[in-house]
Amino acid sequence: MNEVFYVTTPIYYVNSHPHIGHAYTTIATDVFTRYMKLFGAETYFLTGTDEHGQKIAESAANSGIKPQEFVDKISQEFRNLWPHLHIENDQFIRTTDSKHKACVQQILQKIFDQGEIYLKEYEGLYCIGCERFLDEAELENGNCPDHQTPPEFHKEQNYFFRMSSYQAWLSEELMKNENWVYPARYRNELIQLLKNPLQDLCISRPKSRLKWGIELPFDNNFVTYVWFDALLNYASALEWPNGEKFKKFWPNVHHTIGKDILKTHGIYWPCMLKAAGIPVFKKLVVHGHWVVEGNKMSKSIGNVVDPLAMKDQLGVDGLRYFLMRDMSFGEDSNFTKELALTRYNADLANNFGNLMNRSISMSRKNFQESVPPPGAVGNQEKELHEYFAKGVQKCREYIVTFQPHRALEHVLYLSSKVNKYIDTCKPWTLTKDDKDRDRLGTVLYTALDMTRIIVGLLDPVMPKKMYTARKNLGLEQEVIRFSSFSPGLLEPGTKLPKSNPLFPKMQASNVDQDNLKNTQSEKKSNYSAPEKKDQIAIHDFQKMELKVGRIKSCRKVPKSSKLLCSEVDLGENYLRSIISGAAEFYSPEEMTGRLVIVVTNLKPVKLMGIISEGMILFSDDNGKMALIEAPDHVDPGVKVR
Ligand code: ME8
Repeated sequence: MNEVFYVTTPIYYVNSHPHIGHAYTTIATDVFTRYMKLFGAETYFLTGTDEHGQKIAESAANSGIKPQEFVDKISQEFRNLWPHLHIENDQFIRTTDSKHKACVQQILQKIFDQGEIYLKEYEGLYCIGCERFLDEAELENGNCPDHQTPPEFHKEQNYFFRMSSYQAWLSEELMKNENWVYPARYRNELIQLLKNPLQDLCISRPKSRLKWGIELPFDNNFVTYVWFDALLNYASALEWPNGEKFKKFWPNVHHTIGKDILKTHGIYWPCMLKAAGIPVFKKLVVHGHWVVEGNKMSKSIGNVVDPLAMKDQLGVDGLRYFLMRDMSFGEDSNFTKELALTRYNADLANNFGNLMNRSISMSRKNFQESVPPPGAVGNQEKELHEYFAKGVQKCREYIVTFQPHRALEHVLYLSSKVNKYIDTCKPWTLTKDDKDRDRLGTVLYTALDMTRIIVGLLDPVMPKKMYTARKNLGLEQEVIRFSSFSPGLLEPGTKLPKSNPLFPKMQASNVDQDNLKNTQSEKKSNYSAPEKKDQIAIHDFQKMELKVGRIKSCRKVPKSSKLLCSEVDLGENYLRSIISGAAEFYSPEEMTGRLVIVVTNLKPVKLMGIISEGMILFSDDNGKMALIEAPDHVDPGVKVR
C-alpha cells in the first residue's frame, strides 16, 4: 500500500466528561490508523473538541464560569485522557482555535458570495441537545427522539444555506457510490432520508439569543450555527485551502462517527463541501452505540462508564481489545464488566496468552533458552503455513473494510490453530529421546514463529502488551513490518528471556480484592528518601536502570488524595503508567509535559487498582516533593548514568 490515509473522529462536545463511547470511537480510529501504517500508508489522525453553541453556553452558565474558561477545562480533560488509552493522534483541534474560526468565516463568505446563503424569517422547533431544528415528523410524543425532551419554539430571522438545491446531486452520489458509507445499512438510511424533500439549513443564531459562537463574516448580529462551525474542523485542521497537509491528506479523508450523527455527516456535510468547492470525503465509517446492561448510557440513570476506571480494571490493552472485539462494527453492543472479563480470560489469558507461555517455556527448557532450529517441515507445518498466509491477508481485508471485530476474531482463530497444532504434535512427548530432537525443534520453532506473526497482527490493538510479547520472543529491537508476517523469518538461536505470563487470568472477585489490597499498600507506601542506608557497591547501583521520560499526561488517582498517575514516554513503543505520591504538591496539569528521571526496571506494583511500571524521581524540599527534571534537549528514553 503506497497511499495516504486521513482519518478523523467526531470532535466531542465539552458539555460533559469523556465516557466509554467517546473512548470507543477514538480507540477504533487509533486502531485503524496503526493498521494502515502497518500496511504501509502515510497516516494522519485528527481528533478534538466542539466548543460552541447553546448547550455549551448553558453548561458554562450553570457552572458559574465564563464559557472560555469552561471549555478550556473540559477540552483539556479529553486531551489528557487519550495518552492514557494509548491513542496517538497527530492533531487535537478545538473549534475555539483562531485558525479554525478564520477558516469557518472564509468558507461562509465564499458560499454567501455565491448567493447560496439568504436571510428569512423562520419559525420552528429547536432541540438544544441536538443543536438543530427538528421536523414535526421526527418528534415522538412531542419530544426529540434522542433526548426525550420537548424542543423549544423559536421564531426569528436567520440565515439559511440552500441545502435543498443539492438534494438531487446527493441522492445520485449515494446511489452510485456503494462504498461511500460503511456499513451499508447507514447508506440505506441516508437514501431513505433523502426520499423526503430536503429543507434549507438554518446556519445562524441571532446574538440576542446566543453569543457563544463564531460571528458571521457578513452580519455581526449573528453567530454561526454550531454544526456548520464544527463540521468544518476536518478541513480547517489541515489548513484548507492551501496547507500542505490539506493537499496531501484531504483526497483520502475518512470520518469515523457514531450512528447518532449520521444525518449531519451524511447530508449536511457533503452539501456544505460541494457548495464550498471542496472534494467530498472518501468514506463515512459509522459504528453503533454501547449500551450498559441493556440501557442507553445516560447521566440521569447514572450508568455512564468512565473509560479510565475500566482501564484500571482491565489494563489498557485488555480494554482496547474488548472494545474492538466485542462490538460488531456498525451494530449496538452491550457493555458490562463481566463480558469484558470473560472476553479477556477466553481470548487473551486462555487462548493467546497460553500459546505464548507454553511455546516460550518449552523452547527455553529444551533449547538453552533460545529459539530452536526449525528442522524438517512436514505436512502439518505446511498446512499451518498456508492457513497463516491466507489468514494474514484476510485480517488485512477486514481492516481495510472497517471490520476490526472480524479481524480480531480471525487472529484468535489463528492462535487456536497453533494451540491445536501443539496439542496434536505433543512436543512434551518428544523431549525424552534424542532421535525426536529434530521434530521437537520443528514443532517449537513453528509455534514460536506463528506466535510472532500473531503478535504483529495484534500490535495495533494492544501496542503495550505486544511490545512485551516481542521482548519475550527476543524481538524487542525488530521493526514490525507487514511483509515479515510470513513463516520462517524467526531467527533460530534468538535468546528467549525469562518472562512472566503476558495475560494472567483475572477473576471478577480478584479485581475488587486487589483494590482493597492496594488501598492498604498505598497507606504503607512511603515515597520519602530512606533516613540512612548501608553503603552499596557500584554494581548494586548499576542494577538500577534510570531513564529520561516525558510525562505525556497525568491524572489524579480516584479515591486517593496523594496519588497521581502519569503516562510517561520512555522512548518505547507505548507509554508507561507510573504512580507517584505527589498529588499534594503538583496538579496533573503541572506534571504534564515535564522531562523527568524514571527508575525503569522496578517490578510493577499495583496501587489503588492501577499497575505502576516505574518510579518518577523527586527530591525532598523541606518536607515537600520537588520533581527532578532532565535538561530540555535530552530525548525520552536516554539513559541516566
Ligand atoms: O455529537 N457508544 O459530540 P458528542 C458509542 N460535537 N459511541 C458513542 C456513544 C455510545 N454510547 N455515545 C457517544 C457530537 N459516542 C458533536 C460532533 S463532529 C463535527 C461534531 C461517540 O460529544 C460517537 O462517536 O455528542 C458519537 O458520534 C460521538 O461520541 C458524539 O459525541
